[in-house]
Amino acid sequence: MRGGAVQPQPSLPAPRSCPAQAAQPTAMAAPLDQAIGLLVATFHKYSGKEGDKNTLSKGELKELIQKELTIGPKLKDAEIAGLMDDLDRNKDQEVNFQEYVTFLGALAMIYNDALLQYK
Ligand SMILES: [Ca+2]
Ligand SMILES: [Ca+2]
Repeated sequence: MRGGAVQPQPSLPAPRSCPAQAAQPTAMAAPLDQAIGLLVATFHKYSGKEGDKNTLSKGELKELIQKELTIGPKLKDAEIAGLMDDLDRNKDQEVNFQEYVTFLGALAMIYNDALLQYK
């Protein structure tokens, strides 16, 4: 994300032979597609800020948690550090996409538990 310039790509005719096109979130995407696209976009919004563009450093993860999750601002630094430690399965001090997805899966479980409690 250099320069910060957002490049809108209006109504480009999608080449049918490009399978990557199907994986890209578009305005036409169904709700779950959009949600998944947002999960992916959120990762990259923070992962590209410093160091490796495709992994979250501790600082990047902390910012993501604090800005993108309701619970974020309520967490203490030590709790975020503990969470980071849990998420970093391969202990390289970075959260890669796979580790991030594991985190989202855990969050989904928590949300599901909360939903069931209200039924
Ligand atoms: Ca990074
Ligand atoms: Ca890691």
